[in-house]
Amino acid sequence: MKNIIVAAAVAGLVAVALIACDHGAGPGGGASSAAAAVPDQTARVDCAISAGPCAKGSGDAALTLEITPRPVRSMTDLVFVVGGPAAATAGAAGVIDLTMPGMFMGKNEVQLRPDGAGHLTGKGVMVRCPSGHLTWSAATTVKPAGGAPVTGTFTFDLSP
Ligand SMILES: [Cu+2]
Repeated sequence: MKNIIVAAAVAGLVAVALIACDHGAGPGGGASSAAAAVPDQTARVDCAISAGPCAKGSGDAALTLEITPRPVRSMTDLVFVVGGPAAATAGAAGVIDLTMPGMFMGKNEVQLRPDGAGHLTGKGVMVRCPSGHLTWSAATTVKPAGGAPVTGTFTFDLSP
């Protein structure tokens, strides 16, 4: 009996996820409050993540993001490596907030820790979108031990 209840609950969650993943509204089609909650709703792909590392910003605000293994696919255990001056500072930490532009796929954060070689690294998975869309944004925040956070958003298509 317990198992039946759990299965029903899981089926309900999946149904909700499928509805949440519907791209029907399209970019800009949502209410203004939704746009505020998803600031990169109209983000364009600016990073060929399956080809190699991507870079953002300059000087002290420079960030690089590399995801392996390549090509980068959904439903795969991935390693995220973030570099740049802020990431290389002693005691730095960071987080990557993974989203699909214009839709809610559930909270998906990758916590970043120093790898001892001047980068921050963490592990994560991007789920397969039932709509077939492959575009994700990685809003990356690096927090140096003694300075202001450095942020950058990388938008890329997963490989099919
Ligand atoms: Cu999706």
